[in-house]
Amino acid sequence: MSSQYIQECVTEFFSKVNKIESALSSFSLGIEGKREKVSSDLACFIQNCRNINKNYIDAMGNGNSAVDKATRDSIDLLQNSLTEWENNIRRNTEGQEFMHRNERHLLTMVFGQVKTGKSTLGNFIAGQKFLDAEFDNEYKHCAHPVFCEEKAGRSGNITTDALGNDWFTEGVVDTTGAIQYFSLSGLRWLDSPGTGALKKDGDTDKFTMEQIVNDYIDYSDLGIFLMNSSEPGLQADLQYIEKMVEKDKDILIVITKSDSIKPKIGPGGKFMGKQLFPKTDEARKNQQEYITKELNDRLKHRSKTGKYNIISISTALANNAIKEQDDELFKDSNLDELMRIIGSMASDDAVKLKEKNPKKNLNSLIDNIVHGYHSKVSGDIEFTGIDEMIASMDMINNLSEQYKRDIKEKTAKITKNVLSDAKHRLCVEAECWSESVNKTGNAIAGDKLASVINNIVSDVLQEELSKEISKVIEGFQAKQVEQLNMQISADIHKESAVLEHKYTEYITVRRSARGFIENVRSYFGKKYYRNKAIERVAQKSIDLGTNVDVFIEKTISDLKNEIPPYVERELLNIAENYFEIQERYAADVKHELIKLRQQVIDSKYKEI
Ligand SMILES: Nc1nc2c(ncn2[C@@H]2O[C@H](COP(=O)(O)OP(=O)(O)OP(=O)(O)O)[C@@H](O)[C@H]2O)c(=O)[nH]1
Ligand SMILES: [Mg+2]
Repeated sequence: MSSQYIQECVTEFFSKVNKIESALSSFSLGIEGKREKVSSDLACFIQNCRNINKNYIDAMGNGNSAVDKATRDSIDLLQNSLTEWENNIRRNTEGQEFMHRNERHLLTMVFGQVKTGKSTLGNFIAGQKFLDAEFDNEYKHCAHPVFCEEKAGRSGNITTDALGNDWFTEGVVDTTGAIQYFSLSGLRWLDSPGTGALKKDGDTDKFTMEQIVNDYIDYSDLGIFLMNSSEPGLQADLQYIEKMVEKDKDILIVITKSDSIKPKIGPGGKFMGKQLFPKTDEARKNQQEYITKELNDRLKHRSKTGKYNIISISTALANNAIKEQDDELFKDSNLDELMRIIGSMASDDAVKLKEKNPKKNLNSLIDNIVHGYHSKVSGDIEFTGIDEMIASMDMINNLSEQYKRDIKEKTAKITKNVLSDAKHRLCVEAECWSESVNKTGNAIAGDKLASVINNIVSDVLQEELSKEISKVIEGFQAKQVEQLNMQISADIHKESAVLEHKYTEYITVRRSARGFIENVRSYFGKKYYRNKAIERVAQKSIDLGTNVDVFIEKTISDLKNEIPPYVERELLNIAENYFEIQERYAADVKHELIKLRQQVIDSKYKEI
């Protein structure tokens, strides 16, 4: 029986935690400025985006097109992300306060599935069994650690023993429902609820155990992840570790309960009851290698490979060893090694870890904000980042550009259809005009005709747009097209022709007397006459109807010139303006996103 070794281990451990205490006695976190800047940049972005959303949502309507759908998706994505980000800011502020309250201690957080022995290990480190030990040790000379609850999801996490000392509550069913801790010199040991714990009656709805653990891991300086040796390397556990590595956390993986109950055989093969034995070195080695391999497989695709140590322990054996003052059993429990690892990880690097952690957290928060957090395991997006939101805004523009191209491709077809329809309607209309002119004999003036023809063309185009553009844009709602403004100078009037008939009219006209006799007779009153032929032209007017044919021909030729640029103009107008609101929305949000991206990237620590 010897407890010499155990005592030395405790002394060494205390020297380490005392070293932490003195190293951190003057430590002060110095990253507030940057964190506040990121928080205020985010808050400003959230406010701006909420305003943008408010301005656009009503104006957007509820169209059916891919652009409308993409815009609605983007608005939803943005709304949800803003809520996610707000929660993050809140958690960060809480985390910041938490880190401040704990800046003089090295925060070591123990986490893992339910019943992996987290609270039992915590009580061991707090000295529960060392206080009862029959041998002298450092725990007996220091003040009993003060146990506190940081954030409780349920009560009953700390138990007071008969001597009035507090300890973490241990149990066979999931026990711990809070972040709770004790401080041993410079070490602050955080015990957490088991991940994957089922909700119990009386648990506060405000946070799930998982959320509590997730929040606090970020703000602890050292993570100790416990796995039960009866089921090491659970997918959920590996996933958790992967997440930690993604957050650039150093972790210590501890395989707990590395023991088994076997019959104890005394001298002469006598059965002496059951006893707890350590698992063989071989079995421990196999488990450690298995986890290492599984983790390496998972992490090989990641940019961050993280740092992790693996050790197998049995707290139960260590407790027995203390009780029985059995140095060898203590060595078998591997708690000596764990105390050494924790002691040296914590003490040698205490200040570095404390400095590094908030910086890593801030960088990791910024990485998440920029790139989002995507769980490679399930493929789910756990956190939407700026990049993804920019892509969603670009999607609106890409779809809108595609529509523009599709609309422009319709130009030739629509022009052809409008021209042919307009021609047809013009002919029908012109017949009526002609009839009326024929009847009344009154001409119809060019400006009057122009106004009707312009109307006809605009109506035809309006119908054509509704028909053809709806094939391109789902649920297309055509706006009133601008009226065509074609000038017509010709009128429609009655036409007639004059027929001429030439004939000779003979008339008798007086003539002067000729010769001597006629002159004498003339002197006595005789009158002389002669016949005269007069060439005459008789005119006769013939009704030729109206000039409608000429009018139609001329107007069609004018329409052929006027319609193509008119259609082109109107289609361009639709292409440029139909999704204008959506495009402006995407541009406004993208502007904010790019600004925020630059701001947060500028706030990142370049070196840690
Ligand atoms: N065999 C063996 N049992 C252990 C060991 N450590 C703890 N246990 C037992 O495992 C059970 C659960 O221990 P806890 O310390 O309460 O486990 P926990 O991880 O805190 O559990 P939750 O708080 O519910 O998540 C208790 O019955 C312990 O006695 C060990 O090293 N070996
Ligand atoms: Mg517990």
